[in-house]
Amino acid sequence: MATAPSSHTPLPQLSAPVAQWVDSVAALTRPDSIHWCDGSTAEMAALRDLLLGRQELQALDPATYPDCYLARSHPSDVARVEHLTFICTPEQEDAGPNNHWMAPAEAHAKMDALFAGCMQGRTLYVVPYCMGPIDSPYSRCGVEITDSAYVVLNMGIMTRMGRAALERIGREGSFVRGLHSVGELDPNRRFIMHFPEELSIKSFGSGYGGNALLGKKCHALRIASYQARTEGWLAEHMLIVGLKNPQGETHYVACAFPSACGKTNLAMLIPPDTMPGWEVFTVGDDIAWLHPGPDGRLWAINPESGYFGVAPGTGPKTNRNAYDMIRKDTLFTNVALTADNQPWWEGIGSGAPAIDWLGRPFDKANGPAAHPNSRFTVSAVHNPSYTTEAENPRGVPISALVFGGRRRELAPLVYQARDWAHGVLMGASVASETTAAATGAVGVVRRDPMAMKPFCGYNFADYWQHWLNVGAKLAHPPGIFHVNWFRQGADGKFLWPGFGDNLRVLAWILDRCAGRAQAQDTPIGFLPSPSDLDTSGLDIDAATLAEILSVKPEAWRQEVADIRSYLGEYGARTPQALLAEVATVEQRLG
Ligand code: OXD
Ligand code: MN
Repeated sequence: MATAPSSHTPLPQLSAPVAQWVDSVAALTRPDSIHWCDGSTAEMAALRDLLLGRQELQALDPATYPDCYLARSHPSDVARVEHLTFICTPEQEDAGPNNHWMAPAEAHAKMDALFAGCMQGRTLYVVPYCMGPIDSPYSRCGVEITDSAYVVLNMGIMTRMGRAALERIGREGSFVRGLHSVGELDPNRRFIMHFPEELSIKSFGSGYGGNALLGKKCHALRIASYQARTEGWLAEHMLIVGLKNPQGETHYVACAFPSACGKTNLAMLIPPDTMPGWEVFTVGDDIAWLHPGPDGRLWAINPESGYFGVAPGTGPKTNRNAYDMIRKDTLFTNVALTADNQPWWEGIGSGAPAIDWLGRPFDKANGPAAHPNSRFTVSAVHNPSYTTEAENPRGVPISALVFGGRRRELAPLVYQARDWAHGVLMGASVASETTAAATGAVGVVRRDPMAMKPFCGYNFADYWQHWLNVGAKLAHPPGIFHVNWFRQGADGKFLWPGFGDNLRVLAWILDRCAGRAQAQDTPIGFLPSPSDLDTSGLDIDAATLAEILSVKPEAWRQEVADIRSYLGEYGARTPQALLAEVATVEQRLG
């Protein structure tokens, strides 16, 4: 019988396949030294000191921000690069129109040429990690090889990183291989390649989070979505939040919104004063792995153990929990600084910038002080609304799935799908204005099915079919809803207050799931009447509420025509069941 490895076993001996892979990568990249990460506190402190010594990290004011640090990225390397991100499957059709594609042999050749000798003069870090609680059957492990100590520090916060992960890999034998080098940070030599069939990733030329922390978007969404399809589960761009009502019942909701549309805020929401007795627990703010359970319900784990959140807009009024949680042990990237060395960003609500994100004296003529996609990396346990359910190996049962986008017009505040298949259409139809989380124009409406446009590791048509298949396995599927917090009036002002008041909408959603709330049956789904929502103490006039809870048939006929044409881009692979749902909505709209 195999015995559990002792904690004194040298790391490379815990997994021969990892050691062999490290040897082959070292032969290609030729580092000066190899460091196997054990994930210990002492190791993290030593890496921080190394970066402080190289002035790649700066300590912030220890009195107000103890153990907090600032990193500045290369100015050309501040966001995910969707145009340089590829899915490399043997058949282009399997990557689908939703992905950039390259043939695996060509992609390997291109990347290996970039990696050849790239770590000379550098240390190669071996970063074993586990996505999900270390003892959960739903978790999956990976190893990232990187030449960036900044990446190691971030992976140490965002994942269960180190010896325990490597021990699990040793027992299981399989792991996702992620090879990363910052290269020369040259945008012309920057690629993020995924090989889903090989469970591997190669990322070169960027040190930015989503491109470089390979456990996050690359593994936990692109590779995992592919793996999930073959194994019968779903890897989704969703927060997971627990809501305890005044009667003491807790329900969990998973919500998919595109990047920088408020997932972190919703995951840590603070109930408005007029809703006493409600409590909110954060399980995750970005990614959910959803499994059909033996009881016919859908169960969720958060594969991450920290938050890589957008700093701008985080303030005591918008997200008090996040604001408090990033006062210690936090790594900031590309924020501005006050004169007394505290971090600063637009929306923080106090202080003034003295130094901008590029390290220059602040001058408003140069634009925002903090980069709009500046970030904080912090452990989930520092969140005041953290729940130990995030460590539950079984996950949490999901009562409702919620899709949403950032749309000035059209989409009502909330509506409910008639059933699972209609819900899949609702998810497939998500559209949203683009944000600063990715390079490119901001504010352009694009289809972002299930908020997975940048993250689905295979053809969307097959993915929608997979969603339909998963639903068929659920005897007690969660209700599916769509929300839009971002409706604007003609004057450009938001019509719904958002933030904590979004709990009013979630409360209606949970009451619908429990069969307790009323709704009107409309062509696009079930909508609350204004009187069905708890608006006590809310400063919103009747006309505005009616406006955001209405369906305009003419505008919706155009929207549905647009959805039909979007689904048509996926040709014969688009599931017939989804097209049948489109036909039903068309018929209901008349
Ligand atoms: C993120 C993103 O960083 O979606 O979570 O870009
Ligand atoms: Mn995200």
